[in-house]
Amino acid sequence: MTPVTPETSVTFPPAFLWGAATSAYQIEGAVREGGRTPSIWDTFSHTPGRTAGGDTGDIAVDHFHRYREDVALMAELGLNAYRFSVSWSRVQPTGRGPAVQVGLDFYRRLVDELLAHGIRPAVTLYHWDLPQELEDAGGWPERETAYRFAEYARLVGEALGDRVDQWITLNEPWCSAFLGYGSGVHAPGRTEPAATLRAAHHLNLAHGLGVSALRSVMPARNTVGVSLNSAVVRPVSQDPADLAAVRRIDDLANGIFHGPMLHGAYPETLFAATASVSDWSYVEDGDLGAIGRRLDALGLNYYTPTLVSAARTPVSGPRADGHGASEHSPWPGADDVAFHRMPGERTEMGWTIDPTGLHELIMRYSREAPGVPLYVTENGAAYDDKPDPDGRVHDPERIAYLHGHLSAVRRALTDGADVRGYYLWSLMDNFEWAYGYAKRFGAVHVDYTTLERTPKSSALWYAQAARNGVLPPVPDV
Ligand code: PNW
Repeated sequence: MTPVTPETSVTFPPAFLWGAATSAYQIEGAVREGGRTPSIWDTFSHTPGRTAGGDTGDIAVDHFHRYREDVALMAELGLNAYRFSVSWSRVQPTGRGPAVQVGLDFYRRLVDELLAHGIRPAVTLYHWDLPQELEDAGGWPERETAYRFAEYARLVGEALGDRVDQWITLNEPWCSAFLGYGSGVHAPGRTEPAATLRAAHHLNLAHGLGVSALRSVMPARNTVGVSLNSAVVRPVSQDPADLAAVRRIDDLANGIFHGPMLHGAYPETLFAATASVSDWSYVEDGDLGAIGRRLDALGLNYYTPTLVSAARTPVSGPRADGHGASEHSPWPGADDVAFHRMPGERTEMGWTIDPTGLHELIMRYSREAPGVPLYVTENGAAYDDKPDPDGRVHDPERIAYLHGHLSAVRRALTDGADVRGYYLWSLMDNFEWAYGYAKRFGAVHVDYTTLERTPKSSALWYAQAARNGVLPPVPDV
């Protein structure tokens, strides 16, 4: 262990939230219990060729049945916050009509268990698992889906608003729209550039209507926010053409959500760049007002920066943007942008490790959303973790990753940013979407045969950080 000197000790405020995050489809399993119907991820994962190894979330890590054990583990690890998502088709199976009580009861029991252990819950309403029936009716490209989401938000808010005080409408709407309807590497697997932009707008609308629906049924003390995978986009050079490429991707990754959510309008440059794909006529009067509701919190999910240049020739086929292998670009109207692999060390996802991106992102949103408390609602790394013969799981690379990124958060605090908490992605190994179980993001190892949970050395390291509010030293790798 490297000794820690006072100059290098990284200390956090006493009220800082030390959390971990998960999502319903990635951990729950029990996909046919209690009246739950298929979501688009059930359909997608059961379609041959869509996920690595044909993996599905049918069992996942069986959290639905093991939530007590999992909460006990969180408590042992000293976490004081936990971010999870609600499965829409578990509480409102067809995406319409009244809530199913057994579905809501599961989340009530989970929340009560968390509160009994002194762990503060943060609920994400939508982490990508749209009820299949709503996709059959057109999915996110249809306006109706936003109205259905607002109704669902109200049902969950009514049921849990008395005991959950932190609410997140959507997780990473960029992924829902651009990977679900653009490149098709995520459910529902459609590859329609025009539908991608329609989906983005209706996700924005869903968010705004969801904020209002939640506030109408919940105590005023509760906070409502959104979690965005805001990109940190960097140019390969200062050439004006490369800077224009940055602008293009920044609009499609960030401006398309932050514009209407934080500034009351879509960027004009976004309309101009996508004019050949979409006329944006589905943006109706009043939509921008509905989307731009005041936020009580903004969640930032960060993994790696994005490096771009102008493409000298139009780009097609797989790109080095880390967004999965598809012949279809997720980026409508950006065929003249090339993506590059960042130099430097990478995680098992091939994502370059760069904590300066997290600092940059936090500082940007402190400026763009002044007065809005920020949370890092996801950050973490996949490694190929295997138990040693003694059963322990050593993951020093993950410790180094966490140390680097938490230090970046600390620097942002010093620079005046109002960051209130950090949620490690993820509490435990789980279903990593199109990558199936092959990529392990957990601080806790899961044996997929026995479903046994074993805290990795990073979990023990993080537990110490959470208990003391100071980052422990990083072991030598
Ligand atoms: C996020 N991309 O996913 C999600 O919120 C989690 O559910 C997921 O497990 C985690 O990050 C790790 O992947 C992303 O291609 C998936 O840019 C893909 C991208 C970004 C985030």
